[in-house]
Amino acid sequence: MNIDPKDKRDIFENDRSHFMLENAETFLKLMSHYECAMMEVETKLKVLNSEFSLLYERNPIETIKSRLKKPASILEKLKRKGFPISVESIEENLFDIAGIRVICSFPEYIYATAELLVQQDDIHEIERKDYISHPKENGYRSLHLILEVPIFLSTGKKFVKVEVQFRTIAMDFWASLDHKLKYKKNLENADYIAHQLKECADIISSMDRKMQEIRSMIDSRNYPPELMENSDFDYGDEEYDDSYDEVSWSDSYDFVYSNDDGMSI
Ligand code: 0O2
Repeated sequence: MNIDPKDKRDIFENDRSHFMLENAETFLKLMSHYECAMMEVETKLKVLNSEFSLLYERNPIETIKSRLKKPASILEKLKRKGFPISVESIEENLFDIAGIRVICSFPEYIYATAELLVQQDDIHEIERKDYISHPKENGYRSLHLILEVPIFLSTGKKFVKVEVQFRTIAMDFWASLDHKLKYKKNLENADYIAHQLKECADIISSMDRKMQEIRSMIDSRNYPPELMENSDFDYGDEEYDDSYDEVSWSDSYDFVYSNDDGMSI
């Protein structure tokens, strides 16, 4: 059966207002639990980042963004996936109501930070989707974790699910553009654009690898022989001034705090 888009919108709007009126209190309570869980995970990430900063003079995390899924998106997802429309169903079936996006400089920092987070004994790892080692067909890359974290309420301890997406700066750049383009309806040459985007994703991925190699090279001072022979620069230890590294790392430390649609830019 074909439903006119306008009718579809009306049905959805009616459902939404009905659902909101009937469930406002429990819905808002649940949302506040997700917000608390998101704060818990953000704090854990900030602690890891600042500990790294002290120990190794660098921050594995460039930026943290967080967002709560909007009521309209929650209802749309419940409907799309065929789940019941109820507050209980949100909790049982949707794992990305609280979302945190962690942007790292290099792919290896993604895995290091993710492992340090999931190793913490109050965190349960529920699900892991590694779209970095197994990118989506369109080229999308990120590491997605569904975690369960405890929040402590006046009524006791409750475990709440939070989705954490880890990406490099380059992967995030690609995903933001891809996301924007998806909202442009009736694109001409959609196949061609998809192909171009896939090519960009591959270029970005090899750039990430290259940048990581450069970082390892700088860290270990282990330069390839051809570089040593041909270079005009002297990479000898005495000449190397590492104070610049320190400044640039601490300068790049920058958190972006929650806003309503921080993840949907
Ligand atoms: P938002 O506002 O970013 O959260 P789903 O698509 O949610 O039905 P699943 O299996 O739950 O299916 O999702 P998956 O594949 O683990 O990842 C969903 C989220 O990852 C998306 O959330 C995006 O944030 C991101 N994502 C996944 N694939 C792509 C992609 O191809 N391009 C971009 N730009 N982002 C992607 P939402 O809910 O779409 O939106």
